[in-house]
Amino acid sequence: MTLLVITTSDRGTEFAEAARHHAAGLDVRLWPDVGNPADIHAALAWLPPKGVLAMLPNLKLMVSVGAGVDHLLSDPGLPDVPLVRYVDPDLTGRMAEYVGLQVLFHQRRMAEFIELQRQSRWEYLPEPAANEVRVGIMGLGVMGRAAIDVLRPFGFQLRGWSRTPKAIDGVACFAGTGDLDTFLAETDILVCLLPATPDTRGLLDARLLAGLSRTGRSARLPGPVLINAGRGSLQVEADILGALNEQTLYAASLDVFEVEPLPQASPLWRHPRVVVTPHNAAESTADAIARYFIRQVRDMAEGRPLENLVDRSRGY
Ligand code: NDP
Ligand code: OXD
Repeated sequence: MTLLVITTSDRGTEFAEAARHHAAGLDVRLWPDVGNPADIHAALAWLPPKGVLAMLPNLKLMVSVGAGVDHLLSDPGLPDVPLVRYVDPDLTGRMAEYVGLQVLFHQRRMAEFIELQRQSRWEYLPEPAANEVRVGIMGLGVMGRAAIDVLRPFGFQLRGWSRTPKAIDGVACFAGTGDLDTFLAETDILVCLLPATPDTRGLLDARLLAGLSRTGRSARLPGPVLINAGRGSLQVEADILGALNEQTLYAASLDVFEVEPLPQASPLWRHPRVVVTPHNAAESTADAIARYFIRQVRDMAEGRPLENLVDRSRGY
């Protein structure tokens, strides 16, 4: 069994070394040193160049380094072999930390307090209690549920939105485009943990932002907040900046962008109420990723069912 690590990111060597460590006895190669393409049976991929996977005639399994698989499904030549996405407590725990951090940051108006500190100003700002704030989670999959679990103990009023209906204890659940406006109208802090699919492209636009918390807005939060750690293709950055400047939106935390790395010229870098992070909301270790990859390879080789298979017709 021969394995290939394929990435255009700078983590390739790290992934390949970790895979060799966990794959005792297996040959692990790092693209572009593929050798004979016919040798390769399974690939671990993150942002692979388009067309490379199609050149492996005996490929039986593709494993995505990310929970999101848009970086693979956008390849028109992607081979028709099982595609497994990455689901691991190391990744999920990190996303829960990110969401908890960003929600509390904005609920406690920290962007304004940091600005006041810069100006050496000792001033109080009215802050809502967590139980006065409605947090709406878009995406109730692995990441969305971890976000709910981390926010619940603080007492936030929780809402969730997904494609298909859900029942989650203590969470008002909404589903499909028919419920979207009602979900938004009852949301003060919107957390987007959706995958990039043809249906979600450009969803976070001016129309959506204008629909946030129209009813019963929390008196102490100056306006709604957007947190996006899903994918950049969901957000229309010009609309987000417009909403911030018109104060339809109070603040935002963005981990993902239309173009990554975020171009230097983007005003998002410098906006006083925007938190920018470099797509690291949940950056898993090479060790955890490699362990997961080798487990999938062994499951395939020994005829066990594969976990976390991607449904290509849904796009996630
Ligand atoms: P899952 O597949 O477990 O969950 C996806 C959720 O999105 C599901 O609840 C699904 O609904 C919902 N969904 C999909 N399409 C739609 C739609 N059109 N309308 C409404 N809801 C929809 O994925 P994960 O939770 O594991 O990950 C989600 C995304 O988070 C990844 O695809 C990736 O883009 C992003 N991510 C980002 C990271 C970062 O570092 N920034 C790290 C990890 C993930 P249903 O339940 O009905 O199927
Ligand atoms: C992922 C990511 O999809 O890191 O896991 O963005």
